[in-house]
Amino acid sequence: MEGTIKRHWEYMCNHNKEKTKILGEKNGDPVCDNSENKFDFSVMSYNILSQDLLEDNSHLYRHCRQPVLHWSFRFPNILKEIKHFDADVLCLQEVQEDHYGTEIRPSLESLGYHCEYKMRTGKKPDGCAICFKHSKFSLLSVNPVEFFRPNVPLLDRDNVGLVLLLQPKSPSAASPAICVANTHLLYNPRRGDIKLTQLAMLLAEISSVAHQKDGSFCPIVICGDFNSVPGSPLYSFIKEGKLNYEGLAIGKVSGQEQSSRGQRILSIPIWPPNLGISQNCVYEVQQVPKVEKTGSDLTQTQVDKTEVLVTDEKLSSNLQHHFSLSSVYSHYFPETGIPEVTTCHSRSAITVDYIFYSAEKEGVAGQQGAGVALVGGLKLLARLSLLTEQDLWTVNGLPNENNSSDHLPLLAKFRLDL
Ligand code: KL2
Repeated sequence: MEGTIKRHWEYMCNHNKEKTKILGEKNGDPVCDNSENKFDFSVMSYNILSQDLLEDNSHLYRHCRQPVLHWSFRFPNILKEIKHFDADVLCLQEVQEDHYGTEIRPSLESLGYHCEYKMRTGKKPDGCAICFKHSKFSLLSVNPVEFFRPNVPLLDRDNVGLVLLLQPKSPSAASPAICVANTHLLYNPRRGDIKLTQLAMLLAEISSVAHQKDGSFCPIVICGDFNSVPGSPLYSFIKEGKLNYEGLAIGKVSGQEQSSRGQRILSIPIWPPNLGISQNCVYEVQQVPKVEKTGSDLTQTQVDKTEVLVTDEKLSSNLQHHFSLSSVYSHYFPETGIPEVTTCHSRSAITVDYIFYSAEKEGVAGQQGAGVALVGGLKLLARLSLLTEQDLWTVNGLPNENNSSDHLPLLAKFRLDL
């Protein structure tokens, strides 16, 4: 018998205790206050390890006792976990199509979730799902993203993303929509060029979905398995909103492996113009500012400015995006500096899974960098603690008798102040 791992809720709201009162714990769960002028919701990101991939990469699971690897053993555990945490939004990766149709979707529907699914292109039959509680949200739009493009040789991989626009069912004040994105980026540690382009494509879709009439963005949550470690260039790009990739080897982008011997340097630009995505990670057609037609006011100067912008950025090795994103997790334990891990098997124990969100700005104005647009803010109330590699090996690594994926679920509670 293996022991069980202990994860606890960490509360983030020491600031401004008067205003944001967390109502303590009930059964080890933070109690959300959904009274007036706020909307609280929880999000889980979980790579549930598709049975097909488990069997394709069986060398990664030699530390496991055979019976714990069967889907018939794993799925009840995964479902139990999902039921226990009872998140309002689930972002699942490695959801295998046949299991989705026969077991996963029906089970989640009976728990009160509406489920949307995007399968990978190509032969591997898994994909990303976003499921949300009927009781908390209504669905405004479903936007699948395929990273495979037949006309772009670089984009020959079958990864996908899924972006939903959800309307909070708020009892009191009117709420803005919330944009939830989920992805599983390419694994290959040597192909950071593809990973960055896949990320840019996801960000472009999020821009177009989260874009509001007044030019700002609604609140955003981005979940997924990014196959990139904290502090890597890909990770830093998400968090900082910019990346100068000049001279960067393609094998260094994700930080999964140390050696970059014999590896190409990222080309400038990384992806070709015919992808239709700018270096700011927006669809090129959208980049032209919408000029409001008041009679014949469409002046030549405005048109010229746009063209200069487009030409300028094509020459530089700078990527940018328009969101200001924070990570729910901090990736290291504060007292010891030991890394948190989100996945653990015989070959590696690292963080590759994340929940990013557009954070509410606290007071100080003017901190956003140039080019960063106004983004609706979320407050992080709590997160479910992660573990160290050592913690996980005391229960025989992953998957084990109780934890049936090679990833841990990530869980966050957010508040939207209305
Ligand atoms: O890293 V992962 O595990 O976070 O869940 O994402 C990929 C890998 C997943 C989808 O492609 O399958 C795993 N060596 C190790 N793991 C691999 C390999 C490989 N060669 N190929 C795929 N995966």
